[in-house]
Amino acid sequence: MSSVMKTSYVNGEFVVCQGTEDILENINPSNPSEIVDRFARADEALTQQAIAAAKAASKEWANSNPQLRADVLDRIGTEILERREELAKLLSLEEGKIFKEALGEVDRAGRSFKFYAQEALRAVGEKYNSVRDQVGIDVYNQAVGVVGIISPWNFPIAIPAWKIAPALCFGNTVVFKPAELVPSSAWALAEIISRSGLPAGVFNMLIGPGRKVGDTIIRSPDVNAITFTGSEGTGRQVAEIAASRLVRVQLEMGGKNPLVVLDDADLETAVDVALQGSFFSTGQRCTASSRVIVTAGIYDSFIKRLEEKTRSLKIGDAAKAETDIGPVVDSKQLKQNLSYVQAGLDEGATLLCGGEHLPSEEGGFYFTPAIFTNVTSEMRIYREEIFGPVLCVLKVENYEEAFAAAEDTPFGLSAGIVTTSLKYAEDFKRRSSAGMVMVNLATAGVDYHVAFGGNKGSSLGPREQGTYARQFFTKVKTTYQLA
Ligand code: UN1
Repeated sequence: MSSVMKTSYVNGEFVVCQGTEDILENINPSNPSEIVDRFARADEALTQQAIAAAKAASKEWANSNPQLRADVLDRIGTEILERREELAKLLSLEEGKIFKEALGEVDRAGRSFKFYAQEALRAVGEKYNSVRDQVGIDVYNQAVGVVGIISPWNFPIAIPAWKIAPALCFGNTVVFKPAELVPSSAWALAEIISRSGLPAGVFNMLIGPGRKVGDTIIRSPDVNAITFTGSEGTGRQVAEIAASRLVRVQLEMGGKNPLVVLDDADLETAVDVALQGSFFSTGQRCTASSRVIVTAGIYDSFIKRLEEKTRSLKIGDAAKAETDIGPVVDSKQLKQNLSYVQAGLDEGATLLCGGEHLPSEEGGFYFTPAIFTNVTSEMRIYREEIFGPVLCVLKVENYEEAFAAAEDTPFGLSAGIVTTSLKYAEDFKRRSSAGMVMVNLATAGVDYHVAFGGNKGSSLGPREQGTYARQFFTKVKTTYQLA
């Protein structure tokens, strides 16, 4: 553990910490007695200072040379990739993601910065002829201003990266609040950003609670756009406040993503895709598959093989090389998983395996991946997002029934199908109401350079990532000029 008390980053400086009483301890979920880092929490006043700094820096940054923006973003991406092992270790330690997955996440963060380094040079605009003689029209993008970024705990570096990089790329200034459960990766990222050549005030990071820091950001009249990833409940509050202030908002929230397995599927592919999507990253992804909908002909062999493979997964310390599934993020999430398992049993579903707290000497928050069968579509475990490795299996007769079941959810983030039939694959891609559709691939684990997002109760506002990020992080200007 580092003995240094870490602090927020405001107006180009890590804030000097003067005997603050409000201290945040970041613990290791594999070994909760281990403190990864200590932080001095920010309050409302410091948040106001950060917003004021971002506002003051905003005009100059919006008009900055795109080569400067490209160089800064590239430097950040390069350092993240150079320090990938060290950053992955830290991520694994604070979140409980196994090292291999943490490495993948760090790479994704570094590459997002490199992607937007290039994107900064692609200022796009359109020229039109007016319907009036001798008038020319230009349509182009401009920075929005100060962007408030609120990120969740399940991707401690990749989600901050894919929000911060496009915000800066398109000339916005940033006030960033990471989740309190995972401040260490965010702090490491801020430290890298602090040395990248940005003018003071362009990037600010506040470590502190949602009710103080997050709330101040969302309600500030000087914050021009808010991008949020997190729970549906908080997302709704963010949206309501943003609507009342008439500022743009981008929300990525929950999912209850279906994976359809048809009779003609390759069995090993189906089992691997289900396992990967449902249980890896401890099921703590909004893209996780938590409902597997299986047609009758393959049902028995699929369940048998899935159970075998699930039972063989190694649950344990995220830092150990042999571990497949690390701990859940904290004791609260562990309780939530266990209470959903109880709810499933109470409602009459059959628990095939797992669903238990796995005791360990260090007291890690270990939970064995659970498979429920005999599930009906009214059960809470089938309808609500659990955010843990809990899988419901629904048996259906044919593709049409499977499709209808897949669609029967208030969410619409990701959906998958395992089939060797081109006809069903094409039909599923076309008709699914999810924002992302996977064929013979897990519902979770997406690329960094293409649009990311969902429909219905999962998302609101323009897509994240890739060139699509421009829609949220810029506003459109139309100019008319007489020749
Ligand atoms: C992925 O599946 O690769 O919070 C990304 C989440 C999503 C990111 C998932 N916003 O789980």
